[in-house]
Amino acid sequence: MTADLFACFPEARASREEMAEGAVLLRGFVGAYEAELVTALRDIVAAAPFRRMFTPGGHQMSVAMTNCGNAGWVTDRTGYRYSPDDPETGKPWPAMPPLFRELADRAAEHAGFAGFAPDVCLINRYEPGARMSLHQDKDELDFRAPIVSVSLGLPAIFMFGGSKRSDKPRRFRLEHGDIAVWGGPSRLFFHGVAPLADGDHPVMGPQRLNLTFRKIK
Ligand code: MD3
Ligand code: FE
Repeated sequence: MTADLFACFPEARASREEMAEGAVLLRGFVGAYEAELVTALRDIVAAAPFRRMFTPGGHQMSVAMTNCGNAGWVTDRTGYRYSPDDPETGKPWPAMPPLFRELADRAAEHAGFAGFAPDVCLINRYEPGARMSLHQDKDELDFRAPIVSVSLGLPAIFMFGGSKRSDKPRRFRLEHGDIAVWGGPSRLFFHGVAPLADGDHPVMGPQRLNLTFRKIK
């Protein structure tokens, strides 16, 4: 009975922790979505494989990325942007599975952002040692929409700063199945991920995946 309840209402299981105004951590919110989420991810990665892109400064990122949805985040020597096509194939990114949309919408609503309609899902892959330096996400047009992030696989230390690069980051451990919603004032806060520690996750293997759902238009 309780298993059925959690399958239908991940809200019933998840805890809710406010990290900053508008930033809400829902530990375990993925719940019963896990199996279908992982299956759908396999199909996306088969059509649009992970790749380590180059920054405009000429550095190759340690995090490998792919996307699904109406557009995808890309970077190369010319800059950062959202592109409707995968530059590797020239074809549109794989469509966002309805299940992804549903999970992101439910998490956003639970965090107080009803009516979230993401059009992009950026998928990051961290292998041990991979990291993401402190940055802001500001390539989107409408900062009233939150970003929803889903963590899968090995745990990571998330660095959560403030509105200024010099604000001292606080650390949060993000684990398999956790969802975080970043909206309101925290939407433009600096953030990053510390180098991933070695490990082997029972479901995901020796890696961490992070899905970020974004409304870019
Ligand atoms: C806080 N990804 O893809 S997700 C990114 O774990 C990114 O892969 C990290 O930062 C990752 O841009 C962090 C959590 C996250 C995403 C967007 C945010 C936190 C955020 C935007 C504003 C504030
Ligand atoms: Fe970011």
